[in-house]
Amino acid sequence: MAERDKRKKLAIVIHDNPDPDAISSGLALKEIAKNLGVEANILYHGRIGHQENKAFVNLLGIDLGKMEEHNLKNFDEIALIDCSIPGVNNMVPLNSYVGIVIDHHPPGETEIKAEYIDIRPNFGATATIMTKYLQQLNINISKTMATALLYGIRTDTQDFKRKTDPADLSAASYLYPLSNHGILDQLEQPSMAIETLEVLGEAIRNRQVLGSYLLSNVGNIRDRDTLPQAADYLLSLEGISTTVVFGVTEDRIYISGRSNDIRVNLGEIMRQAFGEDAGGHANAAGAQIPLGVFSATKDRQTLLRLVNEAVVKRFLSAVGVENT
Ligand SMILES: [Mn+2]
Repeated sequence: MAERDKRKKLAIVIHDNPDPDAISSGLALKEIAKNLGVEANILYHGRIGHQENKAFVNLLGIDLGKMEEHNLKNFDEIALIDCSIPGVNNMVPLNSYVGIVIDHHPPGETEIKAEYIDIRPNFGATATIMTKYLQQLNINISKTMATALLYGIRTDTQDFKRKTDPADLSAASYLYPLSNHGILDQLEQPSMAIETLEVLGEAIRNRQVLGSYLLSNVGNIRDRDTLPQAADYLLSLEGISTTVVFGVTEDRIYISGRSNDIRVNLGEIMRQAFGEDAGGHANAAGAQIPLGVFSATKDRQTLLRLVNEAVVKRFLSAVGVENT
């Protein structure tokens, strides 16, 4: 036992509510660590939300740990994957010492501190960076690994339609013959949950459009994961480059935004509009606001109306758009 305890342990922390890019990239780093004789755990906080992502983890049998169930003190080193700053979109305590950062999100104002930093903002996916590492280190890429990384690249680039670098394409073409096409087919036809469909319908019906901004209040929700999906979907509407979808659970307002406008840093706007509990990236962000004493109100209609007014007003004033 004592012998084993002396071995180095690596915590691979992927971003909150992880997507296939984060998960597959974590998997790749774990494999690299294994090749170096380092034991590693992939840790995340939040939920594996979209039906596709749940299917992805289940079909590939990927082993992930919850941040809450592990003590970072038991690890010798922390790696941040598909995120870059402790406490930002991950549960690593602020100012923690970080050994490795591998990400493709463009860095913001905050300085990134780590012993080893590899950020390639021009890449469409962290999985592309990880594929290159596996190739360069001559590490055998298993069928599961290839399938996971390929799916990560495809989802993060929306099948090479969004922010795609030639490196993403070459990584994908390398992975394609190695991957399990049956599983990829299954992942492409995820069954959309009825609630997601309802929220989408609600989001389309209740849309409020101001220039290229679209805001939509979907009212009462049970599953907050339906919001980013709706925000994603609405972004494909003609003339819309930023979407904000929000809804209310028993005790909280959840807000989810997406943007493909390069002038917009949605994460910062969300923080400005909704405070410290908000955040994310320039093109994808979220916020939550506790209802506090208002959660007890019996008049749900009035509550929803007030929520709508407040969210719309705060967001528009943060982006500097007049609501007339
Ligand atoms: Mn990513």
